Amino acid sequence: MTQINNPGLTQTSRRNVLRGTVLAGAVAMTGVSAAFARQPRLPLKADAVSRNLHKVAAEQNAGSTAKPADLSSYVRVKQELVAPPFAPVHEQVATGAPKIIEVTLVTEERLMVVDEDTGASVWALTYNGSVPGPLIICHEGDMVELTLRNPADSMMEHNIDFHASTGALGGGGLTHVYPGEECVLRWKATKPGCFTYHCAPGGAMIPYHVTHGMNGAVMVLPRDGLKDAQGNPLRYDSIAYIGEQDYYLPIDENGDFKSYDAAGDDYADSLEAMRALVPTHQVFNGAVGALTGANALKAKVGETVLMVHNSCNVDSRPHLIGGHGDYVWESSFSDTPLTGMETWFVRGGSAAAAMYTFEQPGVYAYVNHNLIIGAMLGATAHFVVEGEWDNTLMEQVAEPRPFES
Ligand SMILES: [Cu+2]
Repeated sequence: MTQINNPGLTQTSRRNVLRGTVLAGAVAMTGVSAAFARQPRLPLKADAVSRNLHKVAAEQNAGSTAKPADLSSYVRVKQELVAPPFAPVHEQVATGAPKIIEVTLVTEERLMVVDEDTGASVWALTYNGSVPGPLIICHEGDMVELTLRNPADSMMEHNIDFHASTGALGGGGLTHVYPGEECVLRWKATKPGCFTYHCAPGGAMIPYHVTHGMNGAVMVLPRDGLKDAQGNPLRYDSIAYIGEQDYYLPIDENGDFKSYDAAGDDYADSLEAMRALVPTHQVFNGAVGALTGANALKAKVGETVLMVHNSCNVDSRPHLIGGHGDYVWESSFSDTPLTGMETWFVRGGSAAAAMYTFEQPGVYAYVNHNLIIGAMLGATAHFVVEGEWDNTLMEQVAEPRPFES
């Protein structure tokens, strides 16, 4: 690999295109950011430790003498992934023996508008072009076989860490793909539940990629489907797949959001912005308003919706204004679901599921009930529900009117 001897004459090779090593080194040595330079050196040491971790994981696997897994009993099926907020075609109760579920993710780097009102934009790093990346659904015991493809015109290296998987940093150590490369990773879904996945190239590149949109969720259903505390089956009519995304967009001296010519150009500025841990935006599905207005989620009275909420980096407390979480799985689908929840918790670095049957028509807001985040940073979605109003549940007894004191 090409070594960087002179940061003013940065050499690149195909194998170090925008690697964390190159950029972190360049930032530190050139003093691109005075604020960043004032920070202690610890993060760069952590950067090196993290990079070594990934190298070791890949070498361990390469040096393994273990026999290949016997997959002769598995049937192969392709899962066509779809853009959020939708879910791929799937069975709620598995038929037949465990399968190999083939999926393909393409790493797309694309300029996305985050907020039309302010013109805030980001060179998003995505799986299949969307923030969050597509929802993958399988059953416990299935194998997920991922082809991860990085187009030749990409600027950056990418990989993937599946929290649902076991070993090799969630597959992160075995899936580093540079522009023009692809790899195939197969892992067994042993734990039922919702799990996040995300890009994790190493060091500061991990939060950089994650806060540029490179994360999504896998839902591993029990083979016999979801159940309540008594073991009765719970079924949904539809899935609403919501990804909470924190952005730390650089701002110029006039207070305007900066724009950049290409993916990665904001790296030094982003590191500086991220260090404060204060997001400029915290949105659902990539942008302010991605799930409101004309983009609102749709449902009908009597429809049971499973809300799958992925939050890769920040804690979230979803609340459905005007409704509830009838059944909520913050942890494993093997655990008894929480019931009748007003607000539930999605730990940063995880995904969770909440099931609700709509009982009234109208507009419901699904928000992060840190309401500063929900109302001011963007984490709001709307459900527009059709059906007949039920006065036994709520009735406006008197319209607002003046009263005599
Ligand atoms: Cu990436």
